[in-house]
Amino acid sequence: MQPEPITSRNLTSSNSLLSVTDETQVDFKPHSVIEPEVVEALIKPVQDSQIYSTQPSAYDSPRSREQNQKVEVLCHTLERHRGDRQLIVLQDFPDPDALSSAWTYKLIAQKFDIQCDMVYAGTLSHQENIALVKLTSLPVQRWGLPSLKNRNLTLYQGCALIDNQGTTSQLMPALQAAGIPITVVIDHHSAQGDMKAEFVDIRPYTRATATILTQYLQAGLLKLDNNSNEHIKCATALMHGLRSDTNALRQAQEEDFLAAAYLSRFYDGQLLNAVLQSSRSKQVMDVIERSLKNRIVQNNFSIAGVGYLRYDDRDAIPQAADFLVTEENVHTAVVYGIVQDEDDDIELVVGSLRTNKITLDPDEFLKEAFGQDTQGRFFGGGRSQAGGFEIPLGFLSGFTESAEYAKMKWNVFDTQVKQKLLRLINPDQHYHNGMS
Ligand SMILES: [Mn+2]
Repeated sequence: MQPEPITSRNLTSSNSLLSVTDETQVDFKPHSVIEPEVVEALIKPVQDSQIYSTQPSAYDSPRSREQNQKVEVLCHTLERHRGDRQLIVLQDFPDPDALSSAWTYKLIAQKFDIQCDMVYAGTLSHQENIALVKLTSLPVQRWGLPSLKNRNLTLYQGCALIDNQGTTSQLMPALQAAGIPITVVIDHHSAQGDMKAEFVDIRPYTRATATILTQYLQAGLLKLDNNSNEHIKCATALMHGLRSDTNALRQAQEEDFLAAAYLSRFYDGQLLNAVLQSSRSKQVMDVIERSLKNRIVQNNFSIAGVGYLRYDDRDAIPQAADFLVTEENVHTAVVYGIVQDEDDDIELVVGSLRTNKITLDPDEFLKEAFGQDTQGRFFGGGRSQAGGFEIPLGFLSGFTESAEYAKMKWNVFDTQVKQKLLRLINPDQHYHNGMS
């Protein structure tokens, strides 16, 4: 007969969350003999002062008292909502970090008998995101705005915002109007202002929401099981999310590496490879071609306007910027185009910035270049090495049959965007209509 595995639960009467955490750590090698002092060290709470100064054991993550408290509070919050049904709201253009983190939350919530539906209002447009959803059977649904009136929102007692704070989802006003409270917010963007939520875990200094969710797993909120296909796929998705928000780990910090190390026990490397090798659509290739043809390079900046694109191809813009920034003697690329949403008859100038220049702050650069609208909202913003902007065409918005008119309209916006950018790139020169 196998001896009962040594866990901190057997060893201590305390049933604090920390002991749950330690159980996972010890269980990892259930057959090994564990020295009493190791057990002692595992069950001892981590002191704040030790956290970043000492070397944690190989698979241990630096847990601050604050992080432990978050786990405990989340646990209580979910406990209070046992039996509820929740909506997990993703940003309109969900990325791998959002998709994988939301899925993990869904699985954690399930342990508390909370059934979740993961929804987004926009489009999955990056081929890697489409591949991720298809290959892992990731349970996400598109809830376009027009479909909302046919949905029964009274089914939901709360919602969870994962990798966002509600400001990047078109669904929020409708959910708020329906009186659905925000139960949980887990995010790593800077706080976006006042928001009423029952549980909030916002960590602007953490590189990926997937890292936060992995820490919840490590803390014992859900024990991953290597025999569960769903768990393996979710761990693979988290690994992808973590990699994609840390520039393939190049910008990862200690906690991201520790999270990745933990996930490495469960994820499927071949599946991740398949997701990463998904091919680009013809539309994306066409946009990249246009960006190459139209680019102008000045002072190590590469700038390209790519004309009109369909809403579904919007993600081609950051991909073109990713490509242009690889050119010799270019440190920063900006690609933009007019994105047409034919359903809603809306047009926007959408742009992306990518930079390798450490001293260039994309957030500052884009805010300075494009300024803000009449309500004081900036047209653009960013994080390290990447940024984006969206400028509504307003009165000039709307699809037109006349090719000549469309061309004229593009020329006006193209010139205006270039002028704003070149003013910052070549501050000594004066640009009249961006042409000189
Ligand atoms: Mn993220």
